[in-house]
Amino acid sequence: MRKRLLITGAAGALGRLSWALEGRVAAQLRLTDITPIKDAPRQTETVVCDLAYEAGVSAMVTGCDAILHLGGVSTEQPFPDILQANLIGLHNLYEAARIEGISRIFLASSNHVVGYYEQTEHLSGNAPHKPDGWYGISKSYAEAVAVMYWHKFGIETAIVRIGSCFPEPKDHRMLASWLAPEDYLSLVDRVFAVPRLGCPVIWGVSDNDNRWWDNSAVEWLGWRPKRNSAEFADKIAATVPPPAPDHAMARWQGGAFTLEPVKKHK
Ligand code: NAI
Ligand code: 15L
Repeated sequence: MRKRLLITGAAGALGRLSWALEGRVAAQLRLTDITPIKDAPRQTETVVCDLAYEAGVSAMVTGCDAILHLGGVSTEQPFPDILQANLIGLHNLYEAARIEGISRIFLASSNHVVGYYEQTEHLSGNAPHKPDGWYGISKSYAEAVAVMYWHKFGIETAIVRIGSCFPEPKDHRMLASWLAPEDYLSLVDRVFAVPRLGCPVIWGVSDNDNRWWDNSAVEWLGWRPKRNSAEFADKIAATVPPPAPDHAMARWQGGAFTLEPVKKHK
């Protein structure tokens, strides 16, 4: 078990799910977010910090031995916001990790690095990136940073391209991209349990019948997702009208993100 796991983005949806990892992945958690966390368990450390603030990031990494990096802009937003949180923030985090001697990081990447593949295509982790916006590009950058820190400094990162992690799939596309919350948690368990990790690309997707992404290259990780979106197929068919076959939601793996304009601050 790790001594102290830093969880960035700990006030967000996956961050809150991850509070359950105290005593499971690490003896102690340190939860951090730009949004104050007021309802954490009493014994859990919390730090309010903007990832773009270098000195603050350095301080919050001190004393940790592993990082679950979930923090940052998680949807398509104006570039200046993405620049601060996802590019400068990522730089600050990896530099702090290197200086602190952190050995292993779980990086929450996204399916939006491959958003412009057709839903008829099946991808391994080696497929060239086809990001569907500035958010997807920021995740491509994050993956490149992780690869560089592995080769140059030996920091191991699980590059996890999360599909759609929600309690249940919300539409037809998510029947392919869904990652069940408990499968997400069991993936975090495996990433921090295996003796050697390296820097693999892992598709964060449940055992869905019609998934697009192939994890056979990382079978050695021993992660076996248990849920299958098929259990929701009838409910989606009955409640969500199917998109027209030529609509982005039916065509591109990135779905609605491919329709997002380049957003500007007003
Ligand atoms: P979320 O948006 O609920 O949580 C992100 C957290 O990061 C928020 O609490 C926010 O306050 C914090 N944050 C934003 N800017 C920050 C900054 N400058 N400094 C410090 N903290 C900052 O997102 P969610 O759904 O929990 O996702 C977690 C991670 O997983 C994100 O990196 C997201 O891109 C990635 N991901 C999530 C997917 C999903 O289906 N939930 C799918 C693919 C990727
Ligand atoms: C993501 O990267 C987002 O963070 C999440 O909110 C979902 O929209 C997800 O992708 C998705 O593609 O469904």
